[in-house]
Amino acid sequence: MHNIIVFGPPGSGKGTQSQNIVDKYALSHFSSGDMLRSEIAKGSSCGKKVERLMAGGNLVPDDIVLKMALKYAVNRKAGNGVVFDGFPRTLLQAELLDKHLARKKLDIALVLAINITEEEIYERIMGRSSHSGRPDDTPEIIEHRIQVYLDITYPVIEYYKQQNKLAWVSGMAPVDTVFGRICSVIETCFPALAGNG
Ligand code: B4P
Repeated sequence: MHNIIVFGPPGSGKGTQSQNIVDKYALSHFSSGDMLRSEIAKGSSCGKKVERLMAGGNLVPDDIVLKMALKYAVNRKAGNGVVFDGFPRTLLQAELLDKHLARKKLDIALVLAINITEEEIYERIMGRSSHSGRPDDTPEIIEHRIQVYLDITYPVIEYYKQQNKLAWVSGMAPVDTVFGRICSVIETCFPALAGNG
């Protein structure tokens, strides 16, 4: 079971690279951002609650994200493992994810932290803004999302560093190059996956 977290600032390519990892290594994909956006699209009561928060670039409260994430984990059929994309984003989310996995005798095996510069974050998200339809893809909200990342999400790095699970990957290159870097880390950690793809 290869449970991997893909971590990084907004626009660092978490969603892009998580999909590549899932396709190559036949893992399941859990994106908290996609999950929340689909609740908004469904018009559920939960979606209505989170819509304004996300549009403003704020984190959704832990209780909502955890309820949905752990429900996903419970309902998911057994497989080779899960790529957690953009989750956890707070220390509480990380601790409760660990507890939940431990109850099932599972754990997080690797945390891939993608690093990009602030200029690149703006460039990529503004590039996406013309077609993403996302209200949080504006310069003002990007600035706020970066601040939220630095204040609340970045400290989660220390939690995984202490567990010796952290690997930094530079995201400052084209998608395929970054993915090549990610594959080298994954295949060093899990040699059994080296034959895939
Ligand atoms: P997310 O959906 O996770 O979105 P993101 O951080 O903006 O994007 P990501 O890093 O996945 O970037 P992408 O691959 O798309 O979160 C959105 C919001 O949801 C949060 O602000 C928060 O409100 C809420 N939320 C989500 N999870 C939560 C949680 N656990 N707790 C609380 N709240 C939560 O890439 C961006 C762009 O760059 C794309 O256009 C892509 O094509 C391009 N790109 C990617 N890699 C590239 C490369 N190497 N070179 C050039 N372009 C590249």
